Amino acid sequence: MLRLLFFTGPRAPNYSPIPPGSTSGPERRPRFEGPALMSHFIDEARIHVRAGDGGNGCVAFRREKYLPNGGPSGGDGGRGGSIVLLADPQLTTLLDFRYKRRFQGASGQAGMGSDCHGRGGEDLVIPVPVGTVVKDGTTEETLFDLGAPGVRMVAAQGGRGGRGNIHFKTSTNQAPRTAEPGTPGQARELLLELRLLADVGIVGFPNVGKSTLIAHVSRARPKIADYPFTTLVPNLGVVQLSGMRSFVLADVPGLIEGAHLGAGLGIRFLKHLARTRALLHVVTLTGDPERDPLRDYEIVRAELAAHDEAMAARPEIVVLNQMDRPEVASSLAELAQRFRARGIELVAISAAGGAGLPALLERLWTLLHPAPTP
Ligand SMILES: Nc1nc2c(ncn2[C@@H]2O[C@H](COP(=O)(O)OP(=O)(O)OP(=O)(O)O)[C@@H](O)[C@H]2O)c(=O)[nH]1
Ligand SMILES: [Mg+2]
Repeated sequence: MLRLLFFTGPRAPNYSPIPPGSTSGPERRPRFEGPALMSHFIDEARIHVRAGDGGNGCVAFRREKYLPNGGPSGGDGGRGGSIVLLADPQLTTLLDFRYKRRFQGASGQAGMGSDCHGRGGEDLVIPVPVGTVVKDGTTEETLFDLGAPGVRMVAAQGGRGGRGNIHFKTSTNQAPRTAEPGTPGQARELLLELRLLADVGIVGFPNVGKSTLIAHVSRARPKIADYPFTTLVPNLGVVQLSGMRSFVLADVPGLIEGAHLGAGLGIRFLKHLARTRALLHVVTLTGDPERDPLRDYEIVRAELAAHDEAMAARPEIVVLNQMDRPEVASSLAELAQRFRARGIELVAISAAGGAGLPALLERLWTLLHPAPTP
């Protein structure tokens, strides 16, 4: 089971429109202060890697009894150790890179006399979570996508060992005093960005029941509470269906109008839906007269499209949650009709009670695995 535990980054989300010091306001809690901010889900890191230098070649001559003018015997320097990034399925966050950001590879040993070559420096293998995208720290150009377990990338190439003077003997120069220095290891600044691996992304306004839903259908246990922005970081949950079928759901923090401009928690977590193949869009009735499920739906769609057109174009299922509440159940017919007028079939569920969930999961499965067209 994949399960990510939370946290929020050091950046305080600019959610609250309440002026500092204000004590009033509906359901406001001091959520973004204090040690609760220290979380363990880190999805961006900047690291500096420097591969090992190659060892210098050696200048030496063979000296043995009864063997005058023994000739050159300086061996080659060993190659420098490279820095390798390895996609490790055991990791779920880039947290380690908060504490260690500089990585230095081992240098190659210098060549020695008696034709001995220097030992090569060992490669330094740095494990990163599967789904890490590696970018150049300066140009931000994507270099590599460590999207599958066990995939490796040479992040910095070790230096070459210099040749010793045994390579420089010629017919006219039998005692060369020349050897090459090793070349320096490659140094690079890298930007690591984690994009979680999920099949289906759950989107919607805050407080509509996204986390309740993932908690009901998987073993993910995100915090659930009756106020907006309970979820501050993405959660993954594995949904198990009969016949060994399974898929991964991702619950990301809720979106509000203007999220792409930074409102609420913004859209920084939407990158975790970049690899999803389908979306599960949750709406419900709130007590707020300004809100309406169809309008909420359209606002969230607009935010998705502002972030990434391709993401907005994914196949989608729209659910009306909280059907156990009588006011929701009684407005289903009218809402379904309004959604239908937009070409959307509204699926009724109760994430808390479980009604409609088995059928919903089967629909999601079908969406992920469409029957091949003949
Ligand atoms: N009656 C009822 N309440 C529900 C249902 N689903 C969720 N809730 C309640 O709605 C509130 C919000 O639920 P969450 O699952 O935290 O909502 P969320 O969409 O994850 O919210 P954020 O993390 O803030 O974006 C909680 O008090 C839940 O108990 C449901 O099916 N029926
Ligand atoms: Mg939540």
